[in-house]
Amino acid sequence: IGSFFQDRPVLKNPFLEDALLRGYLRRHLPEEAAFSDLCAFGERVANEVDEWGRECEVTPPRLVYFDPWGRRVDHIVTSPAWKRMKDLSAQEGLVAIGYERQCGEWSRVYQMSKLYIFSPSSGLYTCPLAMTDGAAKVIKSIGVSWPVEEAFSRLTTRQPERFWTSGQWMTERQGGSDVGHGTETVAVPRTDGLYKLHGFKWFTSATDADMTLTLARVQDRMGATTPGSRGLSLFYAEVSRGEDGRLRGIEVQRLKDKLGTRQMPTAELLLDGLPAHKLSEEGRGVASIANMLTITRIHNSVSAVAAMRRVVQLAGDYATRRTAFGKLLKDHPLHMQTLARMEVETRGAFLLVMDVCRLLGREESGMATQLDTHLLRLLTPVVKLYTGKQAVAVVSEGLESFGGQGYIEDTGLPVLLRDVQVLSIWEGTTNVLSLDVLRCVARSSGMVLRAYFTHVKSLLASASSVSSLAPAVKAVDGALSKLEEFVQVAATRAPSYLELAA
Ligand code: MFK
Ligand code: FAD
Repeated sequence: IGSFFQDRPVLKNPFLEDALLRGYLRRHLPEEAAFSDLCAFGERVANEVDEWGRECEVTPPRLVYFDPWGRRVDHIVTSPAWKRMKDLSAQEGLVAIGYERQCGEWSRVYQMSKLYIFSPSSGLYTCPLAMTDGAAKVIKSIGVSWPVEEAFSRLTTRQPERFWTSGQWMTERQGGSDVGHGTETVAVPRTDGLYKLHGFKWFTSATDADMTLTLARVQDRMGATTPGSRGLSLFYAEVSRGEDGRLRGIEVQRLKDKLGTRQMPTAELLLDGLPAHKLSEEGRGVASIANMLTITRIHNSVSAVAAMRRVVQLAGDYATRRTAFGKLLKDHPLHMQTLARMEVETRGAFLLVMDVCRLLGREESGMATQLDTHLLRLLTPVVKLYTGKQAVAVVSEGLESFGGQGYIEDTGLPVLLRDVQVLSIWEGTTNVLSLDVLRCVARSSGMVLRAYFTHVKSLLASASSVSSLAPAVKAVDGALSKLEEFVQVAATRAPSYLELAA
């Protein structure tokens, strides 16, 4: 049988192992408390939480339609580890930190750093957290008053027994990208000011949520609705059960059988009179849910770079344990070149993502200049679409660096690849986000692109004071005039590019 057994790659404290993250935070985060919190959390992730994440993967959710006596119950059974993730998320303030603003304008960077450490070990619990954060943001931007004040306090609490997660039910059979034309769900007004929703939501993730935000068309007295995006309004609904034990106004049709994200339930839901409150003005549904899209797209980007970082960390560790052709992998220049390329991609992605988190924090704490606001609007879709693609390439390369073991299920490595494949699909596909970029360029008459140009110029100016960066600055500086030219042309042509794509 042989006596050799390969040592496995070991996950060490992902905060302490990440020199780039620590260096970035040391430069920017004023709070020592935040720093030690991240360090302690990193320890917990490596020694405790990572195993729960694995448990979520090997014990996927299942749907129980009926109780033993034949009554319809639609019970989504999740693993004990998935439930522990919910409590942990509240205790660790994974949503709360963004709203407590303990670190002022850097609070989002602090929160997202914590999620970045957590994400690859979270058993995809970062998905409900992203939507929960997005829902809290929408409620806050609309105004935290009845009926959503209680919901807001539950979404942002640190008390596990009060903590709620939210869903984001947008996609229907006809359209996930084009929800404006694809949404058939109608909202029938009741005499008490509430509405009843009737329709079919085709993808609803982390469906064990306590509440949701969703889109529907308000019916007038004749039963007519307004077509297109202008007919959509934003609704808030709680997911609850009646005295008979059945879900109020919801039937879970089935759980999706997915390539990845298997740790969490993604359901098809029949809304059959779901009681709901209208949150937006009539016809302002898409514009009102846009804040949620901004937040979830930033979470998506954090998850993408976190997956890259995790595979790079594990591959680096493995290179110190695996021998080939008489020496450790770390002593093979070609192997190390491959890992170095992955490292460079990961670093670039990290810095871009953190810059977007920084801009979000500035906007939310009232510190944003107009330039910051333009940059946030432009870079959110850009960073989401770019890192979604990068993550698939880097994680795929990462699996190869373990040789055959990278393909073996119970090493816990293949799940990394399965789970990044979705990052370019949900929350807006790559092409849909490209069009979003064009739209925001066109609608701002090119202002967002000019803001980007100004930003690049100021980054270059600050880099030029560092002597070791001088050759790189000189090289990029040469390309600056081309960038300016591109900005002018793209800003003018964006409307016609949009027409071409339509
Ligand atoms: C680990 C991380 C996990 C993350 C969570 C994952 C779980 C959830 C998974 C999901 O996938 S949830 C569903 C996500 N669905 C999408 O992302 C939809 C993708 N499609 C789009 O984004 C389309 O571009 C869009 C639906 C927005 C197009 O709709 P419209 O109505 O044709 O858009 P239009 O006319 O451009 O914009 C309507 C209004 O919204 C405008 O405001 P005004 O009326 O005031 O001018 C726009 O400015 C505003 N708007 C649209 N996109 C915006 C935006 N505002 C800010 N930011 C944006 N991105
Ligand atoms: P389509 O819109 O039909 O797109 C098909 C293709 O056409 C794509 O490649 C797209 O890029 C392209 N395309 C579409 N329009 C254009 C255009 N104008 N120009 C160029 N190309 C275009 N949705 C929710 O609402 N809530 C959830 O919780 C949720 N969870 C999900 C979980 C998983 C695991 C997955 C896979 C999806 C989930 N979704 C959820 C749905 C997801 O948001 C949609 O699948 C996504 O937005 C794409 O919509 P679609 O599937 O209708 O594809």
